[in-house]
Amino acid sequence: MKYRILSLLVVMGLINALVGCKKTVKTEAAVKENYVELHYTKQEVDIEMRDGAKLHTTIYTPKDTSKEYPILMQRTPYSSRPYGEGNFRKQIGPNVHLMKEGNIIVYQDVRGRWLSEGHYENMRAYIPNKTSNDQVDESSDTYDTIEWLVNNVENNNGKVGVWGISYPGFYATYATVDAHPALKAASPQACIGDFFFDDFHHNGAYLLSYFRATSLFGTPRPNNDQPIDTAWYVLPDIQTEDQYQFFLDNGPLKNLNSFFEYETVDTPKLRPEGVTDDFFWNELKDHPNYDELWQSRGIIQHLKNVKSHVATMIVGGWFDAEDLYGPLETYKNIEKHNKGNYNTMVFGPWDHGGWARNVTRNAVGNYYFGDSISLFYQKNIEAKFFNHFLKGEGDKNSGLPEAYVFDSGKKEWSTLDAWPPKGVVKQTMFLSDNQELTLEPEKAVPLKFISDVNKPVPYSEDIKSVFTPRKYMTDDQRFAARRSDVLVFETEVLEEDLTLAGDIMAKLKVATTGTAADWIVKIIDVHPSNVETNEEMQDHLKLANYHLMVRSEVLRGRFRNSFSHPEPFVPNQKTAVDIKLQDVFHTIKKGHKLQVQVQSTWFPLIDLNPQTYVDNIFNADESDFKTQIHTVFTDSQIEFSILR
Ligand code: PG9
Repeated sequence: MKYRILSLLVVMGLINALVGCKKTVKTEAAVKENYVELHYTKQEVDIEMRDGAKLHTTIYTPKDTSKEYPILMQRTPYSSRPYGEGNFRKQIGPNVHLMKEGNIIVYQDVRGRWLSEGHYENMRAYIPNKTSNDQVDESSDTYDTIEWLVNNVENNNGKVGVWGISYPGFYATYATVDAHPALKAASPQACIGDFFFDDFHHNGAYLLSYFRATSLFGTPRPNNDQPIDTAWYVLPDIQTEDQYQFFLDNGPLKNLNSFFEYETVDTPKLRPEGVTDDFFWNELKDHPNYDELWQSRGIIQHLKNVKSHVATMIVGGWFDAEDLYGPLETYKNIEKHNKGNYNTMVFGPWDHGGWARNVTRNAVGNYYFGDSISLFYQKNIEAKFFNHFLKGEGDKNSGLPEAYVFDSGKKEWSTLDAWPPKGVVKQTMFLSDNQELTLEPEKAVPLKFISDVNKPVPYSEDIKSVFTPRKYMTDDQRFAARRSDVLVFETEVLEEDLTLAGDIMAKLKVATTGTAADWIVKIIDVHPSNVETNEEMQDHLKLANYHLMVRSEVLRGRFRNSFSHPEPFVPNQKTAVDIKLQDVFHTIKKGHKLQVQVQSTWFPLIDLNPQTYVDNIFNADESDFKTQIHTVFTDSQIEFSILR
């Protein structure tokens, strides 16, 4: 059977993995298993929204009623469970310090998820200038929820904060739009900004590695009276760890449709009234371009009028494979459009949600960055932010900087008064035909490689069947550098530190014998051959000559001029393809080398481009997939943001 019906517990495990709750270790952040039950009471209420839908809300209130507390809320599609009398979370709130200090902590199932009524919509579109109570979205649901909480929860001090990681981070961003006056602090973290640039797509390429996660947001809940403890989600079980071979053997994307047909979905599920196309897979495959469906659901566009009573702290991880566009664009757009607001950012050497983990050793995949970086953040940054704006603690401006950013090369924090940092200059480097990165342009020479659809470049050396891809973000890229279909360009050994701080723009000049191609650029910190391998690296990995991937990005070539209006390549015609790589803060240290890799497949992180133009790759046939010869010209250039 293609599906393994997953019990709630297994789904919980997946979701925990999603937001990164790893095994905790004995640290000051460790608490007794039943801390919450000993120090908090729990109530569950169904709060009525303006259109009558009731949203299931769990409220944890400190047992110490001698003082008032602010409300800290997370709205989530991942469930506000555990449900029922006497069932408590092991830890509540953004971090253990805020839990121990005492706050009213609220979790809410968003509309249409778990025990909340209504119909779920992925990244529900915001409705501006609402004129009636049946016009509802996540902004109005948050407003109505806060209104009810501040007027009905005992011992609250009238101030509300919201926080969330990933999808909950999206709802935290949404709370700042038409915000309730009691909302004083919002911390969207790894917050989804737009599903065409976060998670499921990168610049038009579909994240095939998200295949299993696809049904998490598309399988509609059974009808309302379905007891929640029965199976709801079905995750496609590809029955192998070897995702590379599975998807290569599977062939065109349309061969995956069978995983998402109601006839094969054997959950006790009724399609909600009036809902016809509710598998997220259908939305993905029927909307390959950045059309109204995706555009209407992006939240970044609605951050032009965030009220100044809402302080915002946007948090992200430099090595977050899932949501990097979202937090960076959320911070930058609030900063750009709301000049007087308190708006700050915190970016550290973390993967998705790494900052929330109670771990002393901070590493991403194979690469170790240091000890207690996330614990430092929780105590000295996150707790300070909420305590200042919700309890009035700390000096007049929270004492936190505009940008609390970790240099992943130097492995140290910096506190800056702007991001990107003031003093950043653009430094262009050119690809040369002897595989160098040079500061001076050279004669344009064509560098050719065979892009073989039967042997695409793997995105990692140890590809497993993941829920979402993560560890590859810091993988050693030597395996790729040694392939003939990966072009490699690198500097000499650096004689002084080179600090990359901000975005990177790859301005490629390319050609193909075909009419379609993807272009992938990777920025790599090549470690010296004599560097001592620290004890933190896994045994089989030596740091000597480690090719640390610092940043990577793909652009599906059809979208080079517009994400909404794709166009084919003209065979063998030299064509400009510009790829923006998300911000980094990384010093390539003296003795290291800066390397750039360029390739055209990245499998199965992203789906395979047929390399012949078809209107919709989700409908491509086997015969459309053709090996081509691609060319990168050496008047291609990479524009770095350098902090002198
Ligand atoms: N943004 C993450 C995600 C969304 C959808 C599917 C899989 C992952 C997250 O919410 O963790």
